[in-house]
Amino acid sequence: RCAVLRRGRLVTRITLVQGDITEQRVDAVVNAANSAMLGGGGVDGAIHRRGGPEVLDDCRRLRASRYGRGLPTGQAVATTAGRLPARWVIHTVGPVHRAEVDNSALLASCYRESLRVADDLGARTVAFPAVSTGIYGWPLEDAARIALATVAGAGAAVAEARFVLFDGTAFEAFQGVLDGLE
Ligand code: AR6
Repeated sequence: RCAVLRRGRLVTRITLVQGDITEQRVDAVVNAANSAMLGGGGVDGAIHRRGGPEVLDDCRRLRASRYGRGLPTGQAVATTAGRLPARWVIHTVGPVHRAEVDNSALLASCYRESLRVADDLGARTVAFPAVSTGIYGWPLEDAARIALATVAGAGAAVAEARFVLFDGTAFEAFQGVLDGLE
């Protein structure tokens, strides 16, 4: 399934697909990582499994050089994509959802920073997962609003930002919000 947002002044075309992010033929895939950058479950586990040891090696090098204390929440950094069809993995760390604190600026920052890294790399197509909506517990519809509004307003040079939603519920949540933007 696929949905597209077209707006004249938009540089970046936003598309939605239902599927597995590790199968996307794009320049860069965004990983919903954690600060340690050494793998985990969900998207992170799938990317490291399919990307292979080169991805982890690059992550370890980054931990040893720039991110001794881990990649901070809301920031993004690129590594090789190893055996994935993509060229780069852009790792970002989403905030854990908490009822008592508003972390939405950090979630928006994940998308903005990932696009900035993608632009620096010269990536034309970027696939995003629904950051923070799995293990980190963010409600889908709210996460979709933050993700889509941030990417639509980022003014990035990337030609296509593709949201890859794992299941029908996530796809429909994003589609509902996207329809509201059109
Ligand atoms: N392709 C696309 N989407 C997926 C895939 C996939 N292969 N697998 C899961 N999803 P999550 P988070 C969806 O948990 O909430 C890890 O352990 C999933 O249904 O991957 O940011 C990290 O190491 C959900 O909608 O990321 C961190 O510790 C969305 O992707 C922590 O989880 C994000 O779910 C990050 O948690």
